[in-house]
Amino acid sequence: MTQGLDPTEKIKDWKSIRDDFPILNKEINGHQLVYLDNAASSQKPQVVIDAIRKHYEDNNANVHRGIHELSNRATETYEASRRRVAKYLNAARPEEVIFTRGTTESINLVAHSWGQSNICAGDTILLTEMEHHSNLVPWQIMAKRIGAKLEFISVTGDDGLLDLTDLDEKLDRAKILAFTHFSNTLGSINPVKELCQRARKAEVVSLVDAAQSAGHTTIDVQEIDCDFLAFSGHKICGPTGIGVLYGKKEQLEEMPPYQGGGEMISKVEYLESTFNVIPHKFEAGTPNIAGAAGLHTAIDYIDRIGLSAIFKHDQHLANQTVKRLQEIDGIRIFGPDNQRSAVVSFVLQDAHALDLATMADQKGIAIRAGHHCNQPLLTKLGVPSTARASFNFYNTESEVDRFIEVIQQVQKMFV
Ligand code: 7TS
Repeated sequence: MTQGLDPTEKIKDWKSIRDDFPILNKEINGHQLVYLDNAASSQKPQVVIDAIRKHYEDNNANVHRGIHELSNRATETYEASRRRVAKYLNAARPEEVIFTRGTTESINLVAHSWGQSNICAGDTILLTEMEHHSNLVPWQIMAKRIGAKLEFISVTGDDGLLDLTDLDEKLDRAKILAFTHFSNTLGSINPVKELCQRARKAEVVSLVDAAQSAGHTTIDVQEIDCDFLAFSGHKICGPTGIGVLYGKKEQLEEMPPYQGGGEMISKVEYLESTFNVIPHKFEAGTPNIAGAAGLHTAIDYIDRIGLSAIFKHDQHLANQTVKRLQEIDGIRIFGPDNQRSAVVSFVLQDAHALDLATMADQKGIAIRAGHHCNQPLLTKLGVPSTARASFNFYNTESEVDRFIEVIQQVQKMFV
């Protein structure tokens, strides 16, 4: 067990890590669970579950308003989590960390608030063809309301790379570049620092969707020099319902509030109000305090394992999976040959992706089949859906073996 470890001590024994996750020892459909749907959501270690319970058992009250002890404790829990996230991302200051419900809400916040005050009719919003619907639909809604245009950096094809040949011309026309760091469907790892730096040079604001990267590689927002970055707690071993928007202080201070209500004001009169300072200006209403406690513990936990070790482990399992799948006749694998993240998407000739996922489920193996909220991308690639295995640090080589066995069985049935 990892509880009680020195925070600087790194975990080396991958197998013992599994004991930290109660769900991984469960049986599903009569088989030991093999959880390969980590791109959708990660599992939770006992320490995170305990942190949430402890908050409700010992410290529960509302934040920023009481003078009583429990309210002070709740406020300290919440603000300590903010400081921890700031450290995790290497943000210059905790006020640059806004708590949201997740990546989706973080991007909506920027599209509405920053968009409303910075995008005019005729302006261009630059995205890539591999964006999750969460980093596409908010911009579509905003563009339609304002009369702005969307433009896209192309994906080269099945290899899932971005075609950057005409990036500078596209940046010349753009107000904001919003792109995913790691693709949730292709497993591509986009050159985040290069993209943000080229955007900055062109005086274009950058937003990084780090939903798939935040728990899988080190993120340093000062080094990347992005204006905004979003991620979800539940994908990094934290609870659902809490996520983060990082924003540069200069941007956040200029932006109007996203939602109105308690906490986000400094003075209210019947006809108008003045607003609180950042980050509170963007956190209307009672926040997810227990979620913040869980996220804090999740980040401590992940940092103890070490993000560079996690990244290597992910790549090892993903590469091993690709290699084994390539030996199966009729397989088409999406994503780059080199530098793949923890995601492997594929189709098997004649077998529907849903059949693959259903057969896998009958053996206790959780994978995802569908469009993965990447409908336009899959349309471009000419497939309605893919099967997707996505890994985390608690997955093992023998789980890859069990997964491959199922695909081999399906292949015999269909091809
Ligand atoms: N951006 C990316 C790149 C994602 O992969 C996801 C969720 C989101 C945004 C939205 O995150 P949320 O926490 O706000 O929902 N991706 C997936 C997936 O691949 N399968 O299920 C959810």
